[in-house]
Amino acid sequence: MQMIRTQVGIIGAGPAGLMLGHLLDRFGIDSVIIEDRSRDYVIERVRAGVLEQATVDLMIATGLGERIQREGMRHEGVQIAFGGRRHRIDFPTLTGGRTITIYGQNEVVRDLIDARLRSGRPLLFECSDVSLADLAGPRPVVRFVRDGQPHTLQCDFVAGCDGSHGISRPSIPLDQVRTYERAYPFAWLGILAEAAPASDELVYSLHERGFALFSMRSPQLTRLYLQCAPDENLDAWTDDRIWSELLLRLGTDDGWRPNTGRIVQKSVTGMRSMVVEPMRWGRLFLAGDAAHIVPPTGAKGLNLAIADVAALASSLRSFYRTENERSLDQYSKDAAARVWRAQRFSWWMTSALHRLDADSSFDARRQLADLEHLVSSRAAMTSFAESYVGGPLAPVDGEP
Ligand code: RFL
Ligand code: PHB
Repeated sequence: MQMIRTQVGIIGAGPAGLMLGHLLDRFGIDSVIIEDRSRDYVIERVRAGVLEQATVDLMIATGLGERIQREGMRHEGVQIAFGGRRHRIDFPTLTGGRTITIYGQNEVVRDLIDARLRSGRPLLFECSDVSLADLAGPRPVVRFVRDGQPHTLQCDFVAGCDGSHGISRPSIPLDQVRTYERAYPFAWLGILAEAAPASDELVYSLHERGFALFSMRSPQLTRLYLQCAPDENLDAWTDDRIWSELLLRLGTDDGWRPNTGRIVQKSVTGMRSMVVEPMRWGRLFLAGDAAHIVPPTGAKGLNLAIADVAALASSLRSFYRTENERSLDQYSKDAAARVWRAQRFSWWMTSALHRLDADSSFDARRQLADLEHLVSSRAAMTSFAESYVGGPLAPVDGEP
């Protein structure tokens, strides 16, 4: 049995766990990151693409700016398509200069792993049988097996950053937290295609056959999604069928349509909303998808994960400086307030842009009126733009 001692045990090497480790390192706080998958698996997972201004600012301010400033695609607006027309929402004019950046989640993860390796602090991949104990007391423990050997990690705190299927959330007794949930009766079929993006900006489209989204990853790669059934069988979707559905739902009367190309990745993602409160039990803190899930329509999940750990790192730094627990108590309240703002926006975007089988002709017309209002009222566009580009994060600069 190997015994390790650290200040903060971090479960999960997704964006939340890796960014938390990175920020703590800058504050001179020791951590060990424990991940059950391999390094290649973690890097190659295709997921988010839209980074809020504050996420990008944080990366740059903490020494992770080199590649994102070179390769990230800065966008000053998004387009909303319905009734055969595209309407643009301009971010800088509506938000005092804020923008978003397209940079794949796997690139963020790659940059964070590189930074972790440079820091020399432990990042342990392929750990199995991870479990948590003594969370209510002052010395929580993480147990896991690596290379066939049992390990025990003794910590001051544990950060559960292990996503929606991790072990951290289920380690909290059911009567200590409240879970709020909502499932949606549809999913997204997503593809990555070797095709130059046909627009400089994302296009969110509501079509009578359902939602579709045009996005991108690089000047050579287009990322596209279309609304499908939650139990959709991917085998029933040939490449030709995917393209004809995407072109139908995204094409507009001015002749615009996405470029087509070889499909290099396909997947179906379910849609749900979930929040656990409080995001702390004893010495366990939850952050990122371990504490909340948003439907991807608002592009908020990764950004919320980063916002959580910026707040958590700042709370832990205050605790180690002052030995006062007040900052730790504040973490869940502040994080949950942001989470609920993002839940509201993600729910609204999802409802505004997806069709339900049960929708009546009234529902369909009301949905168009909602979008018409969005693109014709400066107040509505301002509210949308503020939510989409996101707010500021907890301060993480200054001397440790
Ligand atoms: P992650 O990324 O799921 O990482 C959790 C990590 O924990 C590991 N793990 C364990 N490790 C040790 N022991 C255990 N028992 C463990 N169990 C699990 C996992 O292997 C994993 O490495 O959670 P994190 O860090 O909270 O990050 C959250 C984001 O990944 C997620 O919110 C976003 O991907 C959501 N999302 C989007 N977010 C955005 O901000 N903008 C977007 O444009 C956007 N688009 C998307 C998305 C998610 C999507 N899918 C596939 C769900 C588009 C899609 C299609
Ligand atoms: C993506 O590029 O993967 C993407 C963009 C916007 C979203 C969700 C996902 O709302």
